[in-house]
Amino acid sequence: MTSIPKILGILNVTPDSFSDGGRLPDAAAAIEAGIAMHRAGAAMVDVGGESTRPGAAPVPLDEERRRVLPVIEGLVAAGVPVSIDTMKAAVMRAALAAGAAMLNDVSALTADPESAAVAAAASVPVVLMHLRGTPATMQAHARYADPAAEVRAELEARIAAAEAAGIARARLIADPGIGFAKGPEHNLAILRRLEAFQALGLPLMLGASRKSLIPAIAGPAPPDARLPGSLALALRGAEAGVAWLRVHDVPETAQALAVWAACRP
Ligand code: HH2
Repeated sequence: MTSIPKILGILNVTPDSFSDGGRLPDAAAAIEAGIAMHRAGAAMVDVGGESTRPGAAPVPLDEERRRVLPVIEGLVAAGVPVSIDTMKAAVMRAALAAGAAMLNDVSALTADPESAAVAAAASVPVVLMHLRGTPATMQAHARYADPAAEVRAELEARIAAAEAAGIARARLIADPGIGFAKGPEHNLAILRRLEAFQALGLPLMLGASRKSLIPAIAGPAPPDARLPGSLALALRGAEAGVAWLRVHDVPETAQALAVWAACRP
């Protein structure tokens, strides 16, 4: 029987994230929000200090560190497992030193030439997400003949590169990168064939929460009105056997997963 996916709660300490940017005024509020997510069922909380939405401006290293480190320290002190969502090796290094228990890199260790070495020297799980180009340029690369097959092949190449850099396969998690270098039709093609990504032989992560795929399918809705679509996508991920769901709405997703799991044949 497929197991229940673990929840990775999204904690963006950014002024400009697409759905929750600017919501948390300071580190104390962010820590409180992360603790609440953990209590509500998030196995881990994903702290990010740089928005990756299409066209987002890069954040200088010092500023990104300044945003995420106090939050990671506070959550770790409170016993909350933390993942760091960054493309910068120096932020990974500082987050690991502060007690981060997972690395989540939307560039799959390609954005910073030192990231693979930092990940190799660590002992924590590493999420390799599919994207083409950079968040600033990625939508220009959204051209596919067979999105699911191409994304899977490109993830395979990133997995091989990570292993070649000395990161044990047992530490890797693969993520198709919904919304990254993909239009709505590409995202849908991937979601319809999500089971095929199991052939990668790694635990999978799905991050579809509140993404623009939802209004593209179901009609206009601002990010904070996309909970129903987000839950539908979470259950699609659960059905396909993903190991992790990266979500904004933790208690709601935990409830949906519990009910889904109890009703499975
Ligand atoms: N999506 C976002 C950021 N990080 N990491 C993984 N592994 N998978 C994802 O799908 C993913 C991710 C984008 O969402 P969000 O953090 O809500 O927004 P922003 O990047 O604007 O902060």
